[in-house]
Amino acid sequence: MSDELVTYELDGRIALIGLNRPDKRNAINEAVIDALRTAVRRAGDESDVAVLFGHGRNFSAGLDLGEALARATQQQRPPRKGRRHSWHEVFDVIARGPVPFVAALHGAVVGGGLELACAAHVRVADATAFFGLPEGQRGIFVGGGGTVRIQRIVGYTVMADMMLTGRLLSAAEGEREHIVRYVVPEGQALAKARELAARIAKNTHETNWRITNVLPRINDLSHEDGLFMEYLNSNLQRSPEGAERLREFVEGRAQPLVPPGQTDA
Ligand code: 1HE
Repeated sequence: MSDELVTYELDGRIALIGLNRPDKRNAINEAVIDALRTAVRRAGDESDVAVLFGHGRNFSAGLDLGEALARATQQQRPPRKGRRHSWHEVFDVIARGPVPFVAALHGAVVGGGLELACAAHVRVADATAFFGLPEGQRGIFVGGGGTVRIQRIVGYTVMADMMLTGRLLSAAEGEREHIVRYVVPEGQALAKARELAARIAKNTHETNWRITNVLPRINDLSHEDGLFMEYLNSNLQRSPEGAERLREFVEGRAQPLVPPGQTDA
């Protein structure tokens, strides 16, 4: 296996980005963040959709606690790469960058690993996945955007319970709390994520970009401003590619919608 901290592969129009520190359960240190930044930017430049996964038996054990201890005891200085927290910067390129992300989750998806997963737009878990926010037990606080992203996904009640009690959620509980949209048998999360990515890649860039960039911003707005923003993005903006998709349907050339339980023709 590659000795890079984050692997990158382009499969057609799909970028595959793998956290690759399995001996440390894919714990995230500053070097991992740097490698992730490079991979995510590259995916934005050359793919239509990206899949994020973890090598080994876990997605990610979150913040590298060894590095955190070294910083807390002034053995190691924090990076001075800008005025923005590096995790926020990189996770925002995932959440609000040029391409949609699908996260394939298995094993531990905890702390900063859950924060990273929640920056993706669609999440798939296999049956081994478990979700937790053990920051309370570690004497620290979430710092990878979780207060905003995870709280918006699961709500205060669930997040406060996870943080205060350290309760771990199973894959099924994660689905119930909207952390994931799909639960698949053990070992199948990556295959399912790739299948979903291939579907997403068939949409127009324009629409995918609005789903990943406009929709979450509208969620942050008032009712009135949200409707105005929606108007700006629907009625006033129709790309030639979008018009072609409309023509395909009107002329009977579009792929039919497939109701649940039926298979693609
Ligand atoms: C680590 C880390 C880590 C494992 N930082 N080194 N995250 C946590 O509180 C989760 C901490 N990790 C665990 O609870 C467990 O490791 C797991 C449940 C994820 C996996 O258990 P297991 O039995 O498979 O592995 P292990 O034997 O505990 O760990 C294997 C090695 O990975 C071991 O190192 P080794 O050199 O002794 O082999 C561990 O020390 C190492 N390891 N997890 C550093 N997290 C931006 S704010 C976000 C705040 C947070 O993310 S808080 C949550 C932190």
